[in-house]
Amino acid sequence: MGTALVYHEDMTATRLLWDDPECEIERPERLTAALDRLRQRGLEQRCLLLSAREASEEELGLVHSPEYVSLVRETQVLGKEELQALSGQFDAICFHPSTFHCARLAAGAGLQLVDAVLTGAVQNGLALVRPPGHHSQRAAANGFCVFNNVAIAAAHAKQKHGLHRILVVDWDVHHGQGIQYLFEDDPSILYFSWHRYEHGRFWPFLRESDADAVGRGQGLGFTVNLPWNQVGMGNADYVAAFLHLLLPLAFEFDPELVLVSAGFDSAIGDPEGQMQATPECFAHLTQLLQVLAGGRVCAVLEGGYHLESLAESVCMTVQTLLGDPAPPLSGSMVPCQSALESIQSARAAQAPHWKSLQLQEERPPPLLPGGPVCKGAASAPSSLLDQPCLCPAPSVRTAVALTAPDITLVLPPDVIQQEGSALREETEAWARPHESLAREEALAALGKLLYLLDGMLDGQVNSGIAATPASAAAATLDVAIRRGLSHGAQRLLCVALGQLDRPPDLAHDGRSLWLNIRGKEAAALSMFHVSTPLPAMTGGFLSCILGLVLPLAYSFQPDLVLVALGPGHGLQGRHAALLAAMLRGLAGGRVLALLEEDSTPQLAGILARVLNGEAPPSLGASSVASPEDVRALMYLRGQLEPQWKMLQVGAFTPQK
Ligand code: Q9C
Ligand code: ZN
Repeated sequence: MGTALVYHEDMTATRLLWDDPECEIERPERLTAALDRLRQRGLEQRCLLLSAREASEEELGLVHSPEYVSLVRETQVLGKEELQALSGQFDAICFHPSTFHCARLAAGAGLQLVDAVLTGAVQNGLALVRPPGHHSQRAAANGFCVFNNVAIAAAHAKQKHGLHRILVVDWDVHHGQGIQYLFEDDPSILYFSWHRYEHGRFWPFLRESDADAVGRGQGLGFTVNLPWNQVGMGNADYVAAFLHLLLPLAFEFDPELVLVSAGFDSAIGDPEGQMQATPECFAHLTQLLQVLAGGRVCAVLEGGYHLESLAESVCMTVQTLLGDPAPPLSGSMVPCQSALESIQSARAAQAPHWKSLQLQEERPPPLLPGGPVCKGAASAPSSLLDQPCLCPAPSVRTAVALTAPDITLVLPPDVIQQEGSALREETEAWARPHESLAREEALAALGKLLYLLDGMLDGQVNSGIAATPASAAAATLDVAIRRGLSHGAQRLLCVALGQLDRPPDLAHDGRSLWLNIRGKEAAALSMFHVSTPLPAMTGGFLSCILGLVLPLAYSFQPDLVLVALGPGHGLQGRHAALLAAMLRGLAGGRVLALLEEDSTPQLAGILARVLNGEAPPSLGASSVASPEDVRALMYLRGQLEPQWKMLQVGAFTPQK
């Protein structure tokens, strides 16, 4: 379906005409640096390029007052002194004669992107714009922002496309108070922002940036603020915020469109943010958002002032929008105490308004000592930024290795139907210990699976699907695990659904993490051997994925993921697709799905497309997790939290 890149060179025109240390970071080179890097990486060439148009005054009027639009229009003819005087009436604003034109292009770019996505011309996209938008208000410019590009896009999506639910994710490091003010009583727009806050001591110094600002009137619960009270937040903190706060609410909200206020001043090296998240983190954030709204994600540039970090982070975002798997996250995946406190206080503030948080908030998990204290801000170590990508992209993104390829299986042209099989003797040698693999069909299926797995371990294929007769599922999975571990995988995550037992003589050496979703009881036999009941759909399934599977997986940091749908797995296609789409964030997307041979071609097809980077179908309004499901989750969390730190949803905030 494709990815749009919306841009216009004219947006490099606006620049600082006088000395102002506050405004000088918002420079034209921000756009050229990002675009040059996209070109260098061959990413621009893969996008549908759209030349930004100017937003009309009527469109600006969707969120701004006519008087304010006139005021900005009139700056076109002002001289330098007058521009400087007018700029002084606003906070962190420096007008230029080209500001009106640029700001109309920036707003227009957002509109074009939304139109392209909502008419189905593309699946998603990024608008590279200046000036940014999220601080701008109905009648005020603020924080380098003149017109509120994302707010205008959201209002337009409602008005012109008739949307009812839009999620706005503001991952810029500053609070987009402009967006908050414009929609604080509007339940059709769920606004999420994390931001450097430092208990109110960071710009824009607003009380209403804190977690207890949750919207008003009809919009109660539709403003979600996550204030960071320390600098130095990193990959683990950002991913934890998504898994434990944003995504539960987002799934419950069930948006029709996701708009991203994509500021990259929240990335490592940025002088404003002083955070530590690496560029790859934005690939993960993007991928996590792509499971919503049928993958309709429109990102619009906001801040980002470290040119190297900005360019790299933009590439990560675009690459992920294009469907490439996210590179593995570097660094320890342990959220810091301050981040956990912030997440917990935001969850507590939102709990009255969201069912997905209520049951879980009844018994807040105990504070576990040992989370690291965030270090101060680090300057960007060049080692983190210089490496383009550790592993060369595999030539095949997804391969399907089915024994009896179904002619009704419709696959995208770039998904390969694998012909090859492992050598006969080799396959037999691997099969020998297992009686269930003696049959010819099982052997043939195993040969195909081994061939596929080798392709993945050699780096030729990124992900794949294989099938096996139901009677041989457990044995085939056992061979796949051993083969993976002996042929290059350092840490292997196995997510097994249905009647599949952990291979009894699999070593307990910490190199494999076995997670079985089935049966009646939740049990952690060791930190590497976890069972949880198959939750009731859909709410229970979501909280199992967000609250257990992904936190375990992100903590473990596997380099190979096996997901097996065994006998009695009970998953509907869209649930299996969601699980596969989210597991794709691990191991650089090196995910092998193992199905039963008599699975429907629909199931094989949807999994192949999702592993290949397509968005999973949206789940629709989700039911709430049952009390039993929540109990199982809380129990396992209590057992496993000390070892797998991404499971922590928060820490007790000391009572004041
Ligand atoms: N050192 C955007 O990122 N100056 N705007 C703050 C604190 C204003 C940021 C000074 C920063 C505005 C879109
Ligand atoms: Zn910012």
